[in-house]
Amino acid sequence: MDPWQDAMDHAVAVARRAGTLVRDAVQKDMKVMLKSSSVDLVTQTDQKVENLIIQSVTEKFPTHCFIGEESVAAGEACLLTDQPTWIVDPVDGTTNFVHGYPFVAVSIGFTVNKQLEFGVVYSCLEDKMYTGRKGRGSFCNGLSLQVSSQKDITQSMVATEFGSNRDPEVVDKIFCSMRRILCLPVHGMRGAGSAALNMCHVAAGSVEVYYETGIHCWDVAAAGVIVTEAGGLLMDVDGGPFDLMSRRVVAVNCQIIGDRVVKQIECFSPQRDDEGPQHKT
Ligand code: LIP
Repeated sequence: MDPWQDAMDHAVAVARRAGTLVRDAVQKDMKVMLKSSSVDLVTQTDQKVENLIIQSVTEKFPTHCFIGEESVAAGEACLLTDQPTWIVDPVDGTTNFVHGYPFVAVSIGFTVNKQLEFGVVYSCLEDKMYTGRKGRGSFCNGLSLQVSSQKDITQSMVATEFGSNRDPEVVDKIFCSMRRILCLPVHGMRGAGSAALNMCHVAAGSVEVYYETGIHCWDVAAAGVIVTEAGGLLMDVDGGPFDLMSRRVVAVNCQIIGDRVVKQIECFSPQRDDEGPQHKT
């Protein structure tokens, strides 16, 4: 008997409801607000969907904790404890949502004792429900997922993003890493505009690797389980162990390609998710 089956079923059901809300609002909800920079966007739909998820989960699991993108933006703590914790990105790919670019996901991860237990990523506009449960595999619309078997980086497709930091020094590092990777050479580079969906694409075998610095725990928690349960690995961009709060991720089909890619990445360290202003005393 799986102790978290009920919670996972609830996550799938609420992600579907949330996805309907997102789908109905796409290209209609144009009240765009800003967060950390003029390119870090948020809409009323992000807030509405997060409230819907938190309310629905709280009714069923009143003792569980939350880390939600919009709650943290509103000043709540982003602290991972041993308690059962739902890590929620109501709209992953908000910029896509605003522009009607078709990769937008509701992302719900779940941890116990700080370990990822399950992840649900619903690609609302494609109607694709990705799920991963520790020890039980990952699926898209019920079909089992498996990472690519490719071992040669020069035969691979690599996904990354530009993020929302436009500091020229950071942008130079991003381009430097991309240039090195492109010139290995690789078959191509892509970016869906949603960290969660880039990772689901690794799990599905359509790209071999996705890396990014600047993401948050709510962008990668759910998809992290989906990648590992599809046979992939999570690493830090320096090749070390993945740390959910570090804002750095490499999701890859195999160690050989992971090791090759991290050698090309210019590392930098944004402020950790668990070291935001609300954690300073
Ligand atoms: C976004 C990611 C995107 C990444 C941005 C941001 P949001 O999430 O999914 O891939 O490049 O840095 O984190 O803000 O749309 O939830």
